[in-house]
Amino acid sequence: MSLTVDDMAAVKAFWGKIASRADEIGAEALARMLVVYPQTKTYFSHWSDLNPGSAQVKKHGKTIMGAVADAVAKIDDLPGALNQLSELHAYKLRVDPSNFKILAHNLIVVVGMLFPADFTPEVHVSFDKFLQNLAWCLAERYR
Ligand code: HNI
Repeated sequence: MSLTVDDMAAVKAFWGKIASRADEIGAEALARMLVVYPQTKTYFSHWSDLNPGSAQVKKHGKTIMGAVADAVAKIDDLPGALNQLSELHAYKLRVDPSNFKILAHNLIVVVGMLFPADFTPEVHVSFDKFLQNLAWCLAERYR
């Protein structure tokens, strides 16, 4: 489902409220993905510590959110914004794209937890659509 002009505005406005805590959001969402969906741990078996709060989880949470921030900035052209990352995940990292939806789900849970007042149902819809589109674009280079 494509993003409407109103969705894009809602995502940008919400991002404006949460961006200063992006690193924390990323670390918490990544940590939860690894705990709650342990099949995702296989991709990070080269790390020494996959536990919540580990330096590697924190660092990679920040890395992920850097890409999400870039996608928010380029929300008019998500396929273009995510083209390189899609290629990396498809050909080098070989991440099964079903996992993108799992991380998206964890990001939704965490922003709902950390920003209960701002995460209204209307914002929830638009942010969910944005993450689903992001996940779809990340999977684009698999075919
Ligand atoms: Ni993902 C590396 C962004 C989902 C497994 N990932 C990256 C990098 C970015 C990134 C940015 C660093 C790229 C570089 O080095 O140039 N990943 C994202 C985003 C999402 C996502 C925006 C979805 C919202 N990645 C996932 C998922 C998995 C995943 C769901 C597996 C379950 N990613 C990886 C792995 C690496 C990675 C593995 C390499 C990590 C490392 O440090 O070795």
